[in-house]
Amino acid sequence: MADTSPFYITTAISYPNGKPHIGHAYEAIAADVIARFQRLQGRRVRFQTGTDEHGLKMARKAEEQGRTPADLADEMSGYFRSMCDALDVSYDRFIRTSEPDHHRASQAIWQAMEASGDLYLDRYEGWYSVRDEAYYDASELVEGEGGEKLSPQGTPVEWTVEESWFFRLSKYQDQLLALLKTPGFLEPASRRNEMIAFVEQGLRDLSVSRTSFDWGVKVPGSEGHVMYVWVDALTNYLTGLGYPDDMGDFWPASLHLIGKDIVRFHTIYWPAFLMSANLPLPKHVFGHGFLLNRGQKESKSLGNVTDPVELAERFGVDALRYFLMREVAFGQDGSYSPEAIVQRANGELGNAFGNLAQRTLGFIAKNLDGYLPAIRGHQEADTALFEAVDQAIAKDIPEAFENLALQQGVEAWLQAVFACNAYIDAQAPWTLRKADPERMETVLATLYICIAQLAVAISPVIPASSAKLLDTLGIPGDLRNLDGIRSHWYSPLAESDHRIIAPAPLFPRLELPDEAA
Ligand code: ME8
Repeated sequence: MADTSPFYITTAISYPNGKPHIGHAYEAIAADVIARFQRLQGRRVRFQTGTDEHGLKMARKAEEQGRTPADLADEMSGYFRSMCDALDVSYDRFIRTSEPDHHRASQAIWQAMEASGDLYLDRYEGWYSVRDEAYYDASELVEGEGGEKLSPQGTPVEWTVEESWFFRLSKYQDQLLALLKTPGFLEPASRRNEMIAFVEQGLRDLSVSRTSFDWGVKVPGSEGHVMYVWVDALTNYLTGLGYPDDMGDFWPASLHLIGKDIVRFHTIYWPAFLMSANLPLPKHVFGHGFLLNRGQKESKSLGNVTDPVELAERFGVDALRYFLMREVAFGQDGSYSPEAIVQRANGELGNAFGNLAQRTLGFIAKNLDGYLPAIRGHQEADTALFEAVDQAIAKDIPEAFENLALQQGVEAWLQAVFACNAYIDAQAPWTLRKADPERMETVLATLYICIAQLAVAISPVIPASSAKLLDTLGIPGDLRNLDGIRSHWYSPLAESDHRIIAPAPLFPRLELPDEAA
């Protein structure tokens, strides 16, 4: 029986203080691959992404540009949303934290924390990094090259003195420690050890409101205070499900997918807020690695900032998606370059998979007038190929994707594609046309079935190309899932009036960009 249980996946919500960069695209695509894979498995999926619009960072950027924060957020949030659309990211909701339902949800969780006796007024005196929107203890700071104080992330910090609401984070120390030690809650394991060490050294209460600016969610019943931006930002995961009204069965979230720099917020602050508000905790938090441009961090001063939408326009959405999942072990840092994208796309999508489909379908169109070949008895080589492909689509690929070993999943798919290529070379259907037309038909039918199965299995990664190929193959919508494409659909389809017409290349050959040539 297919597992139809709910699966709620979220990305971090991005600061729209500028346009999206490749790191944002990477996270959105990875989340989309996971969401699409779960749908393919038959799960009921809800997928949320969006923009995190409050806080000092947004307020200061707007001030620099002589505009209101709302105006800056409106413009930039639009770029994030259109990036998701351009990259085929299949979100159910794109949330903006400036939306009224989000203010309502944030005030509700605040009141729930207050009702638990976890909020009190005091004076905050300490270090704050606007870039990280984070408070740091003096002991965490590092020294910059000029002797200045920097956050552990290397960003500037400023001394802040303010009247502020505090959250009793210290009260949750033991529960948080137990949570962090729960297998499967936080992955990869390297991030877990870091968080455990942070909690073990003792948690201080957290300043959760600001009075020096007003760009945020108003603290209920406390004139002049807006919520610390992370309090409202994290609450977005509830807003999207209708909190404080009935959230249906998608909460607790199945997976918060975030980058490694914001693990502390998601595995310490967020669970503590939820414990205080008496809400269930997310099941799984995964902190992915950072994507670097030829090994370097992108920055405006280095002039190496890449617009992910331009990258997709240049190389193709699916080539970019495939590259990002294939190139980097999920969880670790990785690097990209135009050359590397072109090489993977041409070699693996174009030569290995695209050509396999092109050769097989072209041959059917030309020599069988497009009629699907009949299966006329199997030989050992055919059975061996079916077994190899089935092992990939029924076991290796789903297991890897389920465990978020996305790169391994793609590798398992590619191995099965290679097996098909070895089969077509060994069976050489073009030599059978005159010598043994019946055997030729069986070979082509075998390939046809394997190609359809592999197209379905890789559809989370390259959705548009897979759909195009499955259209050419004539695979009906209800078979475009892992169970469907493993069932006995071929004979009825072969007996239908579906015809293969001369297929267009799925992955046109990419050229290396001039500047790199
Ligand atoms: O952190 N490679 O927003 P953000 C991969 N608003 N991922 C990267 C990256 C890179 N080079 N750079 C950033 C925020 N990211 C908060 C989140 S959630 C309630 C609030 C990831 O725009 C980063 O780790 O700075 C984060 O997961 C996401 O992009 C948004 O980063």
